[in-house]
Amino acid sequence: MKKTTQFRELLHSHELEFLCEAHNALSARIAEEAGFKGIWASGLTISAALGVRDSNEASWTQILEVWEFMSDATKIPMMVDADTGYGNFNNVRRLVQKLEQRGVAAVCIEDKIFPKTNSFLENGQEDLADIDEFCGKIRAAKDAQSDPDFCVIARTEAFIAGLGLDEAMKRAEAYRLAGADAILIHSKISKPDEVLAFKKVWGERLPVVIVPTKYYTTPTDVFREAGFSMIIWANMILRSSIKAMKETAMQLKSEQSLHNIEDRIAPLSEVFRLQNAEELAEAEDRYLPVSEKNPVRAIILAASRGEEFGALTMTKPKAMLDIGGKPILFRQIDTLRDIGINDITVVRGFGKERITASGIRFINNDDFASTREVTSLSVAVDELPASSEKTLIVYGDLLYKKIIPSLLLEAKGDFVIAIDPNWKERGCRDRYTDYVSTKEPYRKTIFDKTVPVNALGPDLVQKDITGEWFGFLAISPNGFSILRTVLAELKDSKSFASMRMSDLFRELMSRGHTISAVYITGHWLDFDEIADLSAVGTF
Ligand code: SPV
Ligand code: MG
Repeated sequence: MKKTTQFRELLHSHELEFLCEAHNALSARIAEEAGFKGIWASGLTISAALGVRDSNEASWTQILEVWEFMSDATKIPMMVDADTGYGNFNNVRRLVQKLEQRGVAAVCIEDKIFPKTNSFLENGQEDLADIDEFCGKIRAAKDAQSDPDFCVIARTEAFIAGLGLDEAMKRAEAYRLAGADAILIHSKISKPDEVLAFKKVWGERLPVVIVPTKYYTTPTDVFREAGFSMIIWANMILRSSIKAMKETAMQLKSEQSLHNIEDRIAPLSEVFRLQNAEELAEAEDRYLPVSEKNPVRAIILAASRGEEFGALTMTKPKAMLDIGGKPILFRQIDTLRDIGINDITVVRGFGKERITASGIRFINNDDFASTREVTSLSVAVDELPASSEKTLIVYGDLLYKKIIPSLLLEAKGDFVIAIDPNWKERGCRDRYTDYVSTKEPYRKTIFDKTVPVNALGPDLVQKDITGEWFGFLAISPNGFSILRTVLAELKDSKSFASMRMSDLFRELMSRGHTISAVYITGHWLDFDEIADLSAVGTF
């Protein structure tokens, strides 16, 4: 539905409706996410956010820019506070055209004299606009709009100027006859008496909008029962942010540290989310040539059948085993995509025709029956170009949480493997395990740090074991080119077909390259035997 139509429906709905103040695109989006159906683009708070007074100090085109950002950032309708309309009828006509061009749904103009003052200022303006002159502005605004649903709200400041109910009625009625779509009746006393008295005499002639900033203690139901159309919460978003900003600034100044701040403030990821960074990332995938964006990429090794699963892997590979309605491989792909990794290569072998998915690059290891993971990896490395970003390599029979690839991507080093220090907890089932011995055993305090690997493989003596490699590693662009060279050299050796990943790591170490490890406790599950399938529930 058009924003103008949405707004008109709000004005005429049988419910009491609410507009929330916003003063820039960010606060407008926050109001929208809070569930408001409409936004009040407040003159007071926009000018305050710009560091000037609510006295038409910012030019109307400067304010127009703010409205444009606010309108672009939201889908709900916005009523703008256009003060007195920035001039005479002629300026109002142009204003309305510009507002419509920017997707603004409604304008509110008030019967003060340019330059206006805020209604709550001591010693504010006392004279109001001439009624006929103001009616001319309303007629000009209505004639200027091209969308029939665009709304013009006439605001009378009769009570603010101390002119009483009769003057308020006289003005509102004249504005109605001039074509206004609603009346905003403003009051600065701490009781709702003026607006209630107005509404009682006014009846249902036009919808009535109120701004209970000063009579805030009145229960909202009083306004609901009196039949008001709309309440504007006029400045609370700016005022709450002023308080939060002051607190943080003072704490930063006195503590000279972020230590007690970081967890109290919105995380950076929330800033990115509110900016809709995700949409840009998606658009980049759609529009940028792959070579230019050079993204982080993943290679999933999914060539083996998994004989241990018997009948379950008769026709499909174990990466395609169904876990809670979705194959392991597809769950992995979802996890990788969740953290923005969309360049994914799957090496297929057994049952390759059973593995299909859109947006994935498939490479086949047709010798899967007589080879191991290193051969699968080398067919992928042969086909993939160099990259300026990291490459993740992961077994196809692994389920894991996002934290694992995220930590691996942050870790420094050409070859970084993820290892779990709780290798003993996996029990003494006699399955093949890649044990790892590192220079530093796991301690809570070395969380997040990479430690060099001393040795790796299934035959380490128990006292040297500091962790278990579970099939996940990250390699740097440099690591990728080293890998390409080493694999090319190894390819002709007799043992190549039977090489496991741990053999490759040992080969790299023997050539002087460093394998580093990141400790990760849990957050993963692999599928080596049928019993593993039952662990999924707890995972
Ligand atoms: C505004 O929010 O700018 C208003 C409402 O016009 S008031 O400040 O109450 O006048
Ligand atoms: Mg205002």
